[in-house]
Amino acid sequence: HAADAMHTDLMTITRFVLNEQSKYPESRGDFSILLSHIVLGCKFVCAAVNKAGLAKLIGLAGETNVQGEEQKKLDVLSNEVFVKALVSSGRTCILVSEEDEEAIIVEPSKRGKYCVVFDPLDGSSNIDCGVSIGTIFGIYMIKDAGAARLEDVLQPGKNMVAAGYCMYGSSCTLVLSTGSGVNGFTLDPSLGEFILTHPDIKIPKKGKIYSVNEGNAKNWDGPTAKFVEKCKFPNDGSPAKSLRYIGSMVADVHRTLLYGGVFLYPADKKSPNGKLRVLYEVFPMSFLMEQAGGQSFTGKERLVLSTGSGVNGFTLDPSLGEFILTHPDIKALDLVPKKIHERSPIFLGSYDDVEEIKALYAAEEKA
Ligand code: P6P
Repeated sequence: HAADAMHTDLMTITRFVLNEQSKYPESRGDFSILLSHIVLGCKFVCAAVNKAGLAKLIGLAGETNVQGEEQKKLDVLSNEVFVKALVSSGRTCILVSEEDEEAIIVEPSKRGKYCVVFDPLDGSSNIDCGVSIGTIFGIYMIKDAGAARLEDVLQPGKNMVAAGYCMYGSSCTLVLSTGSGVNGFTLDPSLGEFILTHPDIKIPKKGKIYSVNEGNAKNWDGPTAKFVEKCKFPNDGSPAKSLRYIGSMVADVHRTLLYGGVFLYPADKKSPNGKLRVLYEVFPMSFLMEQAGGQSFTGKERLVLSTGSGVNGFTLDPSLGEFILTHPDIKALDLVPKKIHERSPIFLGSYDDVEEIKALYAAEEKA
């Protein structure tokens, strides 16, 4: 009967979030309303992406349709849908989208207390070959909705109240955390509802997979090169890790979350800050990894000491001539962005695997 109960006791994402919100009696349901508009955007993009394969036939996404009108690129279309859905929710005051150079300040009459940072269609270069792509989003509460200021979005990732992604692949899966664990929901097209299919996701403590674009190997710094070398030629008798790299962040991170292992987009000589964007790629994925028991590290923090029980960051205070502990157990989420499209290197995934990378950076720093 358990299966029946599951089948008839449909835990939709809306119901799930309302249950979560009931823990905060003072909440007026604003977050649930905001989330329902994000879900609407995901449903639209899911339908459009699934049709994209037929673009040539029915004239969608970047093709000219039968009337010879140039159709919008799917990522532009997705961005417009998300912006309109978020503004019309009446719960946002600042939006940062990968597609828009400037932050969008919502008109005062429609303002709410949330700021949403998002990439409406990450990995969209993969659409034409049918590889999974996705929407990534992070949500901050801002101090004063009345005075929506840019610095309200330049907050460290640890201040996010929620983060998630929606992957458009063989199924449409929305993975979400509102700060108490990670849950996965799969769209049931016959109901048009996201149903809870992956309750309380926890990433394995250690994995057998590493995920990186090996084509950049010639430009890597020492610690990254050493870590990847160790994955391929372990010196402790353990089996070599498998390489899995899809080249679509949402797909690579989703596999890492469910199977374990580590995803890395390191800095390299050509791009000292790596490629991925802090606000709407690094922070949301790092938030989810920490909530699932994993961790996330940018490699940019100055590490001096690895005591074996976690790596701490110290900064030299020249006036004292002493290293002062500035980043106890440093994390990517501690980063404070200065620009809304700032990039950062990222190493995220299974706790033990990322710990190994941090120790290699610490050793490099000490040397
Ligand atoms: P590379 C896709 O273009 C993207 O932004 C992420 O989704 C993905 O992880 C990364 O870039 C892939 O970059 O340089 O390996 O092709």
